[in-house]
Amino acid sequence: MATNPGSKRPRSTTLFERASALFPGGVNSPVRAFKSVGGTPVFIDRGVGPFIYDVDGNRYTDFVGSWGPLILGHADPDVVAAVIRAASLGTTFGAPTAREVELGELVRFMMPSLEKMRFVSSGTEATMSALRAARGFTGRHRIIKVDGGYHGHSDALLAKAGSGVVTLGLPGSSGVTPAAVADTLVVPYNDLDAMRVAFEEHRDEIAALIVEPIPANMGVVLPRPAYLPLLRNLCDEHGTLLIFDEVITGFRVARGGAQQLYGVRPDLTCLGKVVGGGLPFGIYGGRADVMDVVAPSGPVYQAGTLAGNPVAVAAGLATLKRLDEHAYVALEGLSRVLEDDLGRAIRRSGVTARLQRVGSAFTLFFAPEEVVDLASAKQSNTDHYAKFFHGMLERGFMLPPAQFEAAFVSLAHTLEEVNAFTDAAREVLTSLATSAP
Ligand code: KE4
Repeated sequence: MATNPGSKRPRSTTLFERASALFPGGVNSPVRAFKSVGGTPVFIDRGVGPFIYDVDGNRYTDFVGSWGPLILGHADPDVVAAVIRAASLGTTFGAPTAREVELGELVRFMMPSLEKMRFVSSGTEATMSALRAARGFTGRHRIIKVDGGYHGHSDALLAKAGSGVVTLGLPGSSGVTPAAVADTLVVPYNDLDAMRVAFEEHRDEIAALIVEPIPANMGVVLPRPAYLPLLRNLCDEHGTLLIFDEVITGFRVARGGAQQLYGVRPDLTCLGKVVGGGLPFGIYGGRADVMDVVAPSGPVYQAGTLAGNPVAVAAGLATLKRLDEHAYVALEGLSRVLEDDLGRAIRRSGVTARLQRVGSAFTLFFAPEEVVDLASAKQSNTDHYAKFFHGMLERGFMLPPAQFEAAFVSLAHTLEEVNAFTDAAREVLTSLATSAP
């Protein structure tokens, strides 16, 4: 039974008109604007558990989870209570607090490669700072990123591939100068030979290789079995620092993130989203000898007024404390039911689509073949994705408003929501199959 049959969203429409006079594209982050799926963005009034309610009172079962932070679901009582308690004692001091130590020790226990770390206020700050630390530690300039990897919006990381397999980056955004990406090498994901060539051509010039160990920003893509170990070996061979951007995968795909799942220890890790429990927060950290180059213990400068903010730290602590092994068994069980049932619905519909999943992160690609890198991701039929997105939206399910993103199951979802999701997906896929190609 659809929750919002033919629902209208007049208040969202009015608010979007007002927002468009205030914010570029009417939003405060581009992907929220529905540009790649069309239509007017839905303005959200509140969330609870697996649900969000828009300003017109429509309810949606949410599989975006604010792009990853909400592994416990919306307005989790433990998190809200911790935030209220922390805020009532003062929202920020610009001075060290005991809670930061408690969260740092818990993060290090869950992800032991973070021997030392620095708290920041976003994933972008985490990756930008990690790269500066790597360049400061090695004295080298070049960095490698993979084509289609997204690490936030700092200039050096907004580089796109040139024409060729291993290329020096081109500006991936206007406003990013060629000089800003002149030291950024861009290589396809999952391409072992291309990565070998990159190292052969730039041997001891490379300060760091930064990678989403499981990419989620081209949609969820699984690493080939030998890929992550190869990155580790190449970095060891050439004195390059391996940086895992686990802003999405950290505490999401396993308690110790992708590095635990695949048994590959990076030199530095970037975290965000889950670790902030829904508040602005990020972490970069790793080998103590590397992190000791960061000011004030070393010459690499990095700072932040609200770094380690006590309210965000409280939300992060309340979240991580709930993530015991049982939590991941529950997430895996529910996500596997979704994968199996959605897979059956896709096969029965005859629509060209496939679900790719790691843990509770998944993407429904309307692609003909397995998506292993950006080039194969781009084979997706984004029109079909847009139709699927809106068909599900009208039935009361919120998916990412873009094909090349990850959707998430939370601990607030139950079998009831997952079954309703796949029932609705079956309807929409069938209508897709019968509508014009
Ligand atoms: P933030 O600066 O948005 O906190 O984190 C940047 C970032 C870094 N690394 C990875 C792997 C990320 O996925 C992100 C941000 N993710 C996007 C969604 N794919 C956030 C949503 C948005 O940009 O509005």
